[in-house]
Order: sequence, then C-alpha cells, then structure tokens
Amino acid sequence: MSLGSNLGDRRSYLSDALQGLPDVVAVSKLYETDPVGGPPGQGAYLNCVVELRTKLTPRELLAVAQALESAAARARVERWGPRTLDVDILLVGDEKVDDPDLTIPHPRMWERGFVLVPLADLAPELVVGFLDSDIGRGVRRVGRLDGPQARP
Ligand code: A4P
Ligand code: MG
Repeated sequence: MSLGSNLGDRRSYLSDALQGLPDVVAVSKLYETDPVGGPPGQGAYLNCVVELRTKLTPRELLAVAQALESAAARARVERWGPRTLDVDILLVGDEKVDDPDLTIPHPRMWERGFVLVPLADLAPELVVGFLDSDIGRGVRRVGRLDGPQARP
C-alpha cells in the first residue's frame, strides 16, 4: 500500500496511518516528492510504501484505507488535489480487481516515481524495467517514519 500526505503535519498523518494498518511487515524509506497532477501550487508530498502480510481481502483493505483517510479528516475536494492522507492499494499478491470503485494493481502506479522509488526499497524485483533514469526525478529521500520498522 502507498501512503501520501501534502497538507498539515504530513509526517504525523503518515505515522498515524502506519500505526493503523494491520499486519505490517515492512516500511520503505520516507520520500519528499513533487506533486504529480492536481492544481498548480500545491505543496510537496511525503510518500512511503508499506508491505502487509494479511488475510484481508482487497475490499477489506479498501475499507481500512478509507477509514484511515476519514480519521485523518481528509476532505475530498478535488481529484489529485492536496490531502492530509491518501492511502492507496498498489498490489495484492497476484490478484486482479477491476471494479468501478477498486482497481488492483493500482492503474497509475507504474508511471509514478513517488510510488516506484519507495516500492523498490521493499521489492526491487517488482519495479525492474519501470525504474528508468527519469522516474526518480522530484523524489528525495528524507529519512524514515518513526515507529515500528518491522522486517519480514
Ligand atoms: N480506488 C480504486 N482503486 C483503488 C486502489 N487500488 N486503492 C478508488 C485505493 N483506492 C482505489 O480515490 C478515489 C477512489 O479510488 C476511491 O474512492 C476508491 O474507491 P481518492 O483517494 O478519493 O481520490 P484521489 O486519490 O484524489 O484520486 P486517485 O485517482 O486515487 O488519485 P491517485 O492516483 O491516488 O493520485 N503526487 C505525489 N507526489 N504524491 C502522491 O501521493 N497522489 C496523488 C493521488 C496525485 N499526486 C501525487 C500523489
Ligand atoms: Mg487515492
């Protein structure tokens, strides 16, 4: 799963989301990233990617993601606009979901440095062929999130 925030205390929103995710086994480094899409002038994001070992279904994971976003008091004002917290499901094993409200793998993940660079921390084999020389542009490492840094 991918976590992003570009409003308010970004680091706290990500840390709280991490605490609220079940069955976490690994967390990428933390990155500050230039906004992709959305209105001009929005601030930089903090992004990271989290690996779960879970029996939850994709739909149960979506419910978890949306509950975490609500807890962060995220207002859905504008697509791709600034947000306190965005929680996206990137991949669930080899599963494919193509419903109106849920698409897995996340359809835009393969072109996004703010997803692929942190994903490469956890699963470099997944991003082989996608990490071209440009993909890391606008993606800067800024340390780690506080909290448990569990490893598989
Ligand atoms: N949805 C469908 N598939 C999924 C999935 N795999 N994971 C649906 C999570 N949600 C999924 O999302 C809209 C709907 O997508 C949800 O209700 C869910 O049913 P949203 O979070 O309400 O809206 P959004 O995030 O503004 O739109 P969208 O299309 O999800 O945007 P993206 O693609 O997630 O992009 N730039 C940087 N640097 N860092 C970022 O983190 N994030 C975005 C959001 C744009 N630019 C960014 C970043
Ligand atoms: Mg989203």
